[in-house]
Amino acid sequence: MNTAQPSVNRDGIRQAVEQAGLALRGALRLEPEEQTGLLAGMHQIVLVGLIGRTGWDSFARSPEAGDGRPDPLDRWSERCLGELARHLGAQALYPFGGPPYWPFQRWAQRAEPLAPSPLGLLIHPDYGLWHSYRGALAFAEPIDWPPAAQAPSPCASCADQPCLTACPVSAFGQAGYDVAACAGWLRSPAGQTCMDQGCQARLACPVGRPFAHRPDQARFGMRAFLAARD
Ligand code: B12
Ligand code: SF4
Ligand code: SF4
Repeated sequence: MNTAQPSVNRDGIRQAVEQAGLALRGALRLEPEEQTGLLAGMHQIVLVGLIGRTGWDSFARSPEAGDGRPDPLDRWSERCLGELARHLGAQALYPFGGPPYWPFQRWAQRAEPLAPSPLGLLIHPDYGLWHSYRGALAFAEPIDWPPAAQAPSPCASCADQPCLTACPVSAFGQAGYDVAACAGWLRSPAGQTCMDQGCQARLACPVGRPFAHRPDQARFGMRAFLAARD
């Protein structure tokens, strides 16, 4: 088991995460009943990820992004989070590599003012739907961290909910996200708009537009989504 070094504090963690070119996404204290398995003896989870271009640009410049091998974003994340964990005396955990999966969305809602959107993605009052996770750092020692800010979900005051009507195959409905309908559309010639610009449902959301993915980031995400379903 790793032990947090005495010098590790919130500012030190923020500095290390930002130096690695990633975004610090808040922290949460694990309840005693959550401290089992790989998390036995762990008290604090610090989340690390992407917000708009923050994190993405570092990945885009990385050797993994250009080496032509599979899963470049996940391999980059393992290298960066692995180095951060060694430096800070933490254990690195990843959102990929399952099932089973670590409950990143449940953790995220305890670390930042996030709420589920009708698309299933978590929405942030400032970044909208344009944020995600590349890993978590689990610390054995509790770290002094202010409680997550509180804010109402932007969806609560979104009368028109344009995200629910923008998908050309109505992939979002009462039954949740119809992954097969989405993937089928993306593989068809008509699906090239989504492939090139990104998910039209996500793009229809008015919140956090400055953080929206530009075409390079959108295309990468869509190709990775389809590749995982081949
Ligand atoms: C499996 C998975 C998928 C599957 C299935 C998703 C589905 N059927 O809804 C597929 C491959 C389809 C998928 C696609 C995408 N995913 Co995905 N996915 C995951 C993954 C790896 C595991 C989810 C899981 O099963 N967790 C296990 C449970 C126990 O964890 P949990 O946190 O407690 O689960 C909570 C949520 O999942 C939530 N929830 C689940 N389904 C739904 C549905 C609705 C309507 C609501 C309100 C809530 C909700 O409720 C759970 C309890 O709180 C997570 C990473 C992770 N480790 O969480 C990413 C993750 C959820 N995906 C993410 C993203 C960004 C996407 C994509 C947009 C990107 C892409 N290019 O692939 C697409 C599109 C999804 C969409 N439009 O909704 C992000 C979400 C970030 C955010 N802002 O919330 C995550 C967190 C990955 C990351 N690295 O950040 N995904
Ligand atoms: S369009 Fe409205 S309901 Fe849909 S995710 Fe954005 S704020 Fe929420
Ligand atoms: S990527 Fe396109 S087809 Fe898939 S859910 Fe989004 S809008 Fe619908």
